[in-house]
Amino acid sequence: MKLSGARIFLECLKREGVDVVFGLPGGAVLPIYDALYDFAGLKHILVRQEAAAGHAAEGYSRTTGKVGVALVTSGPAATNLVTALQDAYMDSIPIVAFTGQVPTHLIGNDAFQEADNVGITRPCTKHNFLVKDGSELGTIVKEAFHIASTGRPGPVHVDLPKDVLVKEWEFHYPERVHLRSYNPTYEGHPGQIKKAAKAMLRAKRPVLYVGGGVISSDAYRELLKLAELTQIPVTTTLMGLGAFPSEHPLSLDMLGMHGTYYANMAVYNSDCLIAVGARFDDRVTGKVEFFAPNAEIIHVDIDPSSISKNIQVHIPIVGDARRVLAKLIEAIKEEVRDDVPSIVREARKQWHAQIAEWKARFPLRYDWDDEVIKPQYVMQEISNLTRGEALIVTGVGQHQMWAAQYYRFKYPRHWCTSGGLGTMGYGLPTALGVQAAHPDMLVVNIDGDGSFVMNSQELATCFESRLPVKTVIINNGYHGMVRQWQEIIYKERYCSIDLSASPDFVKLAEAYGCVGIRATKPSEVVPALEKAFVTPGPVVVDMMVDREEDVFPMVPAGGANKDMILDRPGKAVKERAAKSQTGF
Ligand SMILES: Cc1ncc(C[n+]2csc(CCOP(=O)(O)OP(=O)(O)O)c2C)c(N)n1
Repeated sequence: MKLSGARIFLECLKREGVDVVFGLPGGAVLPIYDALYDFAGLKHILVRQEAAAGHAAEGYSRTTGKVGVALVTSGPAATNLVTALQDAYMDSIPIVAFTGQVPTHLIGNDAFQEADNVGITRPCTKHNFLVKDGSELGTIVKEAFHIASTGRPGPVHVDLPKDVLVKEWEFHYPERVHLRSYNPTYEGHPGQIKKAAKAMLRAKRPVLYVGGGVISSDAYRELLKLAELTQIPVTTTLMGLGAFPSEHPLSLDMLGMHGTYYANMAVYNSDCLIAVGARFDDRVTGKVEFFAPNAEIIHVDIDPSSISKNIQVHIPIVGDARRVLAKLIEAIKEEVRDDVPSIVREARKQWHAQIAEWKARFPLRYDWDDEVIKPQYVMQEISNLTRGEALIVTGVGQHQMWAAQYYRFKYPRHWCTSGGLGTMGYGLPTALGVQAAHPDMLVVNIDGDGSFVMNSQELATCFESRLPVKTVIINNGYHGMVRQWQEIIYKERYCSIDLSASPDFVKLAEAYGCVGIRATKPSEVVPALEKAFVTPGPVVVDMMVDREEDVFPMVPAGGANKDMILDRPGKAVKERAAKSQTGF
């Protein structure tokens, strides 16, 4: 059967099970939009800027486990998309992004809206393709979805020249693809698994350090089983939040730069660290010499290139987290036979007591104020009111860290945040992608006043496409996280952080057809959130919070986690932080 390239493209998406595409049209992809005009079974959501199409695809993907899809035109549209591609690359989120390209005979001619899309996106994608022959289109699309979703997931880019879309080609969509040089390892090595099981049972002060890979591989059930079986406490990275329930007695909450005291101290003092689907990111490790310095390190990861990349690992296990953890559970049971509970409980007693003491001495805390809204309080109330059932998205900055610290996570795939790239402007477009995938669920975008305005135009998409995202702006009138660094590390030499000239966010919401609500006092927080959550349609809550609240604990970049700053520091601590960072 012969079809136009554009039609073939749509047929491929349908066969791949795609139900929604986030995109924005333009000259090079008009053949696709023309074919879409009367193509049934595929929903297109029109975003207002192309980065938003990529972020929306990320949100869709992270909360469903399926591949998210973005479609944009050539040149500036493709370059706009780059931030989202790099974001997905850093956080291992499977999306496939399609860009238009000038006709093949014009490539390299500086044709109108030409950009070297494949060259530009190569370093920020897992793989990319330029389709030169339409008869290969079906196979390429199949390969793109396969590569994005297998092994360590990530973004794949496909560049579609206009003539390939216009001409007719024989349609062929393969059932499966085989890529000779691409064979991810899923099953961990049995010998290594056995070694790991022995090390875990031998350990007196073990810690499970869990990242986004546990969520990508749907390994949370196995993780819970393993933790309970071995009574090993669990700390998660920013990307791993939700992989283990916050309320579980074995939970240490998040570790790293803004992690809890008890998580960082447990890791520092551990004698066996089991890293699962995590990559020893610098925001997690701090100064590497002081990260779990006395621990035997086990690292379970699907990506062999992440093993011993940042930290020397003693027992590497390359494989899919879910399968490896299942085998690890079997191996542990095998080691101790029927005595598991009594043996491990006894061995862990002292360790658990030590952790309980750290938790009691230095819990997450903040000073209450009757007059001024504390941002941490807003997070606690969002957590209480949603009972951990909502889908939560954030911007980047202090509000992101407070959300990570104070929201009580119950489930995986309920949390989207820009971890690796730290992309301001991620919140609203990602949230609309999440809402498109879950039309009946409560989606809350916890944003900063700086982050929000980087993509606030997407309120138009929310309004038009009936995506009732509830945005809560933690409005401190500053680039708060930058202000915090300037305060603590740069001797209060504040520069270019004031956002008090921001628009009136209530009026801005209304201008887009959305509902705007403002809260200025602590007593208004709960009523404002309650109203937002029951109001149909998209809502923006302008939460006027304490302008100068800081996020603690804090480890100044490059410092050791064990030396975390727990409270607003005095002069001596600031001077030490300044010296280590700036050299003077
Ligand atoms: C695109 C982008 N530009 C700049 C930064 C650097 N940066 C990190 S946090 C931050 C301030 C964020 O301000 P806001 O969104 O208001 O959040 P707050 O820290 O006040 O909660 C900036 C500028 C970034 N992460 N991303």
